[in-house]
Amino acid sequence: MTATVRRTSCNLCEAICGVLVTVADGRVTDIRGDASDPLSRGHICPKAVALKDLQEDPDRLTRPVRRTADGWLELEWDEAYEYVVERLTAIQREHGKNAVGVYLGNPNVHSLGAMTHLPPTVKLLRTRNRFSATSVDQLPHMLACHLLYGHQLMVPVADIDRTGYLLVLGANPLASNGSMMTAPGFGRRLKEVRARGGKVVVVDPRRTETAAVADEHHFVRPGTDAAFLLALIHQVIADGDARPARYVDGLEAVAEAVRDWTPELAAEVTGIDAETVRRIAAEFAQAERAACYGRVGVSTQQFGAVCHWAIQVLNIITGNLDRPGGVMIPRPAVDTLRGIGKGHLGSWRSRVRGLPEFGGELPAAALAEEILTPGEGQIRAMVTVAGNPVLSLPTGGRLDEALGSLEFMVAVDPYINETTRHADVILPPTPPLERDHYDLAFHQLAVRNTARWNDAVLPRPAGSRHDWEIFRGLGLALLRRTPRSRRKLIATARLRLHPRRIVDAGLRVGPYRLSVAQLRKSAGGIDLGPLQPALPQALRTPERRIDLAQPLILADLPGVRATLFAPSNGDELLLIGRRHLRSNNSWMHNSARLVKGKPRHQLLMNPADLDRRELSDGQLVEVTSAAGSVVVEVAASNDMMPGVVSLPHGFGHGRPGARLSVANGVAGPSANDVTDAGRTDPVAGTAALNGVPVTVSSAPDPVPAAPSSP
Ligand SMILES: Nc1nc2c(c(=O)[nH]1)N[C@H]1C(S)=C(S)[C@@H](COP(=O)(O)OP(=O)(O)OC[C@H]3O[C@@H](n4cnc5c(=O)[nH]c(N)nc54)[C@H](O)[C@@H]3O)O[C@H]1N2
Ligand SMILES: Nc1nc2c(c(=O)[nH]1)N[C@H]1C(S)=C(S)[C@@H](COP(=O)(O)OP(=O)(O)OC[C@H]3O[C@@H](n4cnc5c(=O)[nH]c(N)nc54)[C@H](O)[C@@H]3O)O[C@H]1N2
Ligand code: SF4
Ligand SMILES: [Mo]
Repeated sequence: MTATVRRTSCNLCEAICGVLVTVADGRVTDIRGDASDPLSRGHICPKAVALKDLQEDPDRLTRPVRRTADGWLELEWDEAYEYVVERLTAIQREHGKNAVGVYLGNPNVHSLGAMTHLPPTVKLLRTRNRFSATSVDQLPHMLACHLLYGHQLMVPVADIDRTGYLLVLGANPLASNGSMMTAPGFGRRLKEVRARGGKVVVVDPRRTETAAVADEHHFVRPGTDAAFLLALIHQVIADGDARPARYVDGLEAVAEAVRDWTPELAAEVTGIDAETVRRIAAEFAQAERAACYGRVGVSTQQFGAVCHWAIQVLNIITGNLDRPGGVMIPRPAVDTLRGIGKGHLGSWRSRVRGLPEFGGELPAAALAEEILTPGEGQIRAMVTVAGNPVLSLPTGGRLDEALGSLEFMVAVDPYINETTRHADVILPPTPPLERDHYDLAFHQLAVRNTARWNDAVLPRPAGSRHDWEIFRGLGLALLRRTPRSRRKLIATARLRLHPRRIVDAGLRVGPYRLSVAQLRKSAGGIDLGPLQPALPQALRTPERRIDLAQPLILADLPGVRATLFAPSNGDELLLIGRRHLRSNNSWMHNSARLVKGKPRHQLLMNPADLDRRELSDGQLVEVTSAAGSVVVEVAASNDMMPGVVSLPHGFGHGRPGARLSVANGVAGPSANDVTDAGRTDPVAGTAALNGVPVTVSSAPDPVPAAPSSP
């Protein structure tokens, strides 16, 4: 047996850790961290080893399949492309272009082939009914950056390796490994901040794993961070500590807008006392280098757009934008911003509820109603790519029903799961270890400029297809049905380009003039150094200036106040989400190695809230919102803020027809059967998955025992 060690990176999450994979006789025998990777420095988490499980999973499809009365039948690839495109175009001919809807899920940003070949193919469908996980995730970050810096992806990241003060809101990087901030080994990096004498402050309704290693943790009432942040801005200005760079306008208008948002006012709704707000404002403004970072908890909530604008404003007015140890704009070896538009909001609206598009996509919270509501423009066919919206979108049960009502559905996905079981055709791509990789997305968000190219670790089996080849196959089949034109020629040539050629060209014209050949020669990747100041030259705003006083945001502030100060029902609790290190959204539950051990799906609740309802730890409870209810075991936890309960998303397996031998046995309901698609951010349209008002009571009838873990 000859074993060889191959270098690659794990692309299951945004940390893009370098890994060393040992292969013997064509099989993976070991996976460990690659200490020569200048970004991840040897860090990995337990999910990296699950790359092997993914590779060897007998449930993973390798050939296209078509659903028939006699079950799933295999198809040839070319036959599958033709059949899919024939059905989609027939539906569009009859009902218009918008009759085909598209939903793009999270793993697309983790795959080179999807980054290079999915957008041009989706474009060929010419539908306005495009949706993605963005609007249940980072949309508010992108909107804030579009408004302030002139590009949706010009996202300043916290310069964690040099900062002296890190203020974290609604993020739990010790479980998630960081997001919109590629910082592998986040835990070690946090320790280094403290070892340098710096301070880490966490604001979260749950005392999380991250809060546990911070200097300070403050409970905040879910959905009220906007008040906390506005009060911080108010206080910084009141203290005379606002000193934005010379290319920043609009401070006076902001001062006016936050005049009433005193720490005392904010304290009434946030639960964080005024003295603490004043102290944090002073510490943040006076720290030599400080960074405020907010993530899912302050994105997928009702005022996500205001929160992310306010986070940027706080960093800007304290002089921390574009300074080492503050927040800085990465300069990756391939300039991702070049290939992606600067963003736009509200150029069209969803048909049924009138929610605004952002960057060409409609809010995913509107997807189910766009399928279920009859009339002109109704979605009658769906294309899902690397998404499991039945488990990941709010009011997922309604979407489950909606997908079942379609005339046609195609999924590009390796699994027959809760979503793809509704598809007529499934086109499965090769798994990560069989693909080349260069990270076009996450070098743009990384705390250090580095670059690495990975050749596929394993050869792919005959008859399989990479995702980019699938998009090429579908795209060319669509193009064959369009008349000859210059545009058609360009689109055809573009789809025929190999992803490696695209990356190579991007590297060559990029800021460091690199090439794939050069990257291939460097073991764990090339270190391009710490983040560098880039402003105002890099700004994409018309005058290369930043206008803090964004009318869209300022106009929302009275609404924030009205909503936050509206009386609430006394029995109500607020539901929030959580993530676990050994779990990955909805789709890694088919790895026995990851799901083994204690169950992780329970509703966490403060013991005082249990007592008040005469509930006991471990019993089954019913969690009910305006949108639906689920039954789940409750677990008492002093880490929960009183009045708040937490349920992770991505569970809810075991639905008929899903072919997931391990995941189907994993207990726990889908949190998104209680989240409410009707709750969206009034500015951005992002789903308010956190802060959902719910009641919790003893489960009414004994329910059959939930399936136990294998
Ligand atoms: N309540 C609640 N809901 C949430 C969240 C929350 O915090 N709370 N978080 C939201 C967030 S941040 C996100 S990103 C979304 C995620 O939502 P989605 O992107 O819709 O869901 P995932 O669970 O990531 O599902 C990934 C799908 O891609 C498939 N897949 C895996 N690898 C590949 C691949 O290489 N190629 C292809 N083509 N398919 C692949 C998997 O089989 C699975 O079907 O969920 C959101 N939903
Ligand atoms: N292990 C693992 N890693 C992952 C994922 C995974 O599923 N598992 N998913 C990946 C994806 S797609 C993403 S987007 C990232 C997400 O990365 P993170 O945002 O770091 O992940 P979460 O653990 O969801 O952290 C959100 C935090 O917000 C808190 N929160 C909820 N509501 C509020 C609120 O109103 N205010 C405040 N201040 N806090 C609130 C929650 O208690 C939680 O601690 O993680 C990525 N990494
Ligand atoms: S943190 Fe874990 S899942 Fe994320 S890239 Fe690193 S090894 Fe993979
Ligand atoms: Mo996400």
